[in-house]
Amino acid sequence: MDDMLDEATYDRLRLGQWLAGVSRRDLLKLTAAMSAGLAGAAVASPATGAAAGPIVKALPPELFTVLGTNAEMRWSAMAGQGDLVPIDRFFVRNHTSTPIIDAANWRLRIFGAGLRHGPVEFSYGQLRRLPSETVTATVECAGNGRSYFTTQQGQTVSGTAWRLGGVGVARWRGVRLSTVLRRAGLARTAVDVLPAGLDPNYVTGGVDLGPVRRPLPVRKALHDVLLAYEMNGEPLPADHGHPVRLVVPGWIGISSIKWLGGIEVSDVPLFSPWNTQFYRLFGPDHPAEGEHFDRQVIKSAFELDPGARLPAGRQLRLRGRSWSAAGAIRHVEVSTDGGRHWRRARRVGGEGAAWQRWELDWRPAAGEHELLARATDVHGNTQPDVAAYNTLGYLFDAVVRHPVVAA
Ligand SMILES: Nc1nc2c(c(=O)[nH]1)N[C@H]1C(S)=C(S)[C@@H](COP(=O)(O)O)O[C@H]1N2
Ligand SMILES: [Mo]
Repeated sequence: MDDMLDEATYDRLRLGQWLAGVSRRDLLKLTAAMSAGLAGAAVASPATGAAAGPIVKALPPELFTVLGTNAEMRWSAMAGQGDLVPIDRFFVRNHTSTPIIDAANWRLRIFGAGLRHGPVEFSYGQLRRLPSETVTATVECAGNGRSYFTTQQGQTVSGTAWRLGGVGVARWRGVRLSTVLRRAGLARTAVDVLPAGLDPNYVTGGVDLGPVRRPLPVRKALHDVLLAYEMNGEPLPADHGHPVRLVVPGWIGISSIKWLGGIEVSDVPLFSPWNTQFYRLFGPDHPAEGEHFDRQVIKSAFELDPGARLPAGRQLRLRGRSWSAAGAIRHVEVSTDGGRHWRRARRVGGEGAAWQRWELDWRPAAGEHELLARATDVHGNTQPDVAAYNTLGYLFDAVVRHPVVAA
């Protein structure tokens, strides 16, 4: 299990096991077992909620761009905000729709061969009485920035056409998954955990893929994963996973399963379509069976809409943020002339924030301009000019060309 410390080793191992013959039939069996395991979980019918669309909260156009069942945060909505993204503008990524779940009847069911004494259930009240922890963590969709593969690189990718607003930072309070797993009687032989959501099953191409779920190695589950029931000091809102969601720091958003209903703990590696079909890197630069990944990359965004109108001939202050799943941001360079000249941006805010806020003064001449921001993190990761292509459009890390008009 110590090998699981190293994600690259884990990825290779999983790939090997995948190739070693997990058949389609095994996958279907796993899916069926998962659904059966969840049958005991209580979930109110979404019809009991008043929700008309897939998202419950208000989506005013000045804060969000609606993309199918998802809502992207507009970056102009972060102007003047601190490190946290308020709930009213936090992006929502729903495979189907937000279920309305009554915390009083909800149970978290933990089951599987990786437990010593059989299945265990926790009520909401029981979880709330366990020792709590508060962490500030980023949730970012693996496909954040996907649309730039097409608009900047001329490449065809499939999936939600996010610009840069498929990311948010919040303060999450909850109980450590390690606390709950230990109380549930975690066996030393446990290998993977598979958290599953209580939202409607995901059906695509006429195939019911079952509840949204993606396995995590026990090593990560015990390290820093939270079962969160509060977001920015409020009970977890419906769209963000009420009553309880996973928060998996540093890993792609799909790991942070919302509306958690069950967790299978296995003594064998687990698979779901969310680590075999989706959230995998496919394309000419990857093996035919794809490549596993868990972490996001490095990005920067201006707190402006694309095409924003700015006053010409006056000094103004450009603001933005940069973030890297690998660690803190060391510096950010900004160009206001399409990438010909670069200046160091000034850091704003304290050290150790989930993202680095920055600013730069600029006096634009009348006309159209292209703004660019390029971050480098403490490990030397820098945003490239071109992101590595993959057919599903994940991990866009290239410098984004942000048009503005000064008048
Ligand atoms: N049950 C469930 N959990 C889920 C999802 C989902 O559709 N269903 N979407 C995932 C994805 S792809 C992302 S990016 C994050 C988004 O979290 P948010 O909607 O709170 O911003 O939730 C993840 N957890
Ligand atoms: Mo996502």
